[in-house]
Amino acid sequence: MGQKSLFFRICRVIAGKLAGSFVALVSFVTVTVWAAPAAGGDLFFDDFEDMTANRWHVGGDGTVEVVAFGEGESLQLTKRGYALAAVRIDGQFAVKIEVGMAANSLEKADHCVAEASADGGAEWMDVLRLYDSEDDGETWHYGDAELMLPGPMSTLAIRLRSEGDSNNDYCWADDVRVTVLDAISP
Ligand SMILES: [Ca+2]
Ligand SMILES: [Ca+2]
Ligand SMILES: [Ca+2]
Repeated sequence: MGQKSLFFRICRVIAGKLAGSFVALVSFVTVTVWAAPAAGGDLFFDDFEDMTANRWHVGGDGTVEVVAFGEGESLQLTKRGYALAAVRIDGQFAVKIEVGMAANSLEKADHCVAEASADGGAEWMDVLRLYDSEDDGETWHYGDAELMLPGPMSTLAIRLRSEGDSNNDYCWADDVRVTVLDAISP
């Protein structure tokens, strides 16, 4: 893999639409820069088995923490908590984002959302969205989405969030993976 092995923190402003209200998230995001990743390779993977969310910036009106849930550790988000990760990629790539989520106690407009942005958060695409009735507190649901990163230097942002209204709206996320579908040399 062509990882440059350098981790650094950048300050950036990610603006996103969150349930109709425009919010600006000023965040310090830990970013990995990848140079010329190979097709089929992982650009990002987190199964939270290290019991940390240290690759994510977490915030929002709710709790976000790694907990034992399901087969192992997962990221639990409540109410309106979110977790944001970013990967910077040198080149033009089609990527696939995959995630698993489970939910408990969703009602009406509550959702669990995994989404991705190729343009710094101006537009978000759903990778997975769970609704009331998909919230038995144990069943995992899986989603994926494909995005084109335009290059020459693109930032892929991944956001997990609980779009609920009370402390007992639970979302869990696990096995967040980004793979390169097609590498287009700059
Ligand atoms: Ca896990
Ligand atoms: Ca429900
Ligand atoms: Ca609720």
